[in-house]
Amino acid sequence: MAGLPRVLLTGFEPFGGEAINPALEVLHELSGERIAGHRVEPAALPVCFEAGPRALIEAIERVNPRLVICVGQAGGRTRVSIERVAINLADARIADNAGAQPIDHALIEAAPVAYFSSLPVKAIHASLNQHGVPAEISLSAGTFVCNAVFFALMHHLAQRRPQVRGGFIHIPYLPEQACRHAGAASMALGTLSKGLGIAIGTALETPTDLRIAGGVEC
Ligand code: PCA
Repeated sequence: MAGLPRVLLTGFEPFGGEAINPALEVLHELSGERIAGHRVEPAALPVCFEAGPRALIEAIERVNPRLVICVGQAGGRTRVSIERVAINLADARIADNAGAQPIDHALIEAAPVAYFSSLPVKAIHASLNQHGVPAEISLSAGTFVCNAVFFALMHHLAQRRPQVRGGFIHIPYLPEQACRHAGAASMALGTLSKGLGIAIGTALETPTDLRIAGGVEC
């Protein structure tokens, strides 16, 4: 399988008092898997505004992937959330794992205000729900480290590797985490791993996103 083209799949270390991060657990499940003729290469990222994006860029340069999907925990969300927009803003409610807590900073000076995901978000959404994995399209990846990594990903690809597609998917707590958070939703590891596998396969096999009505009214 050494010669197969690669997909880079990233997850994060635990943060915010959690002992595990579902994204890292999914990474372990899918590491080395072959999906649609591609091999899944994992990279674990620190939950740090500085080191997280840096580790992502290093992984991209090392792996030379055709597709990059970054995954993070969104505790409290009820569904697999396919993120659509990365914004150029750091505004941390809690300190990151290095103790940094930027407030109202641009992530990258002189970069655009926002980037869209280049994943086929509508196709992934449809495919997940068809296969029994509850999913939604999200218009905000927040303003913490996940958004910072997502923004760094899209800026790097736009500047250096415009032919590579990339995006971000947030996932709910695992059941063992939700036990400690009354009222919080959770999703089993098997369902999350199946969902991420479907997302990777759909992204690889859908060159142009589906034109399905979606969005939200306010
Ligand atoms: N979730 C956090 C950072 C790391 C993670 O898994 C976030 O949503 O920003």
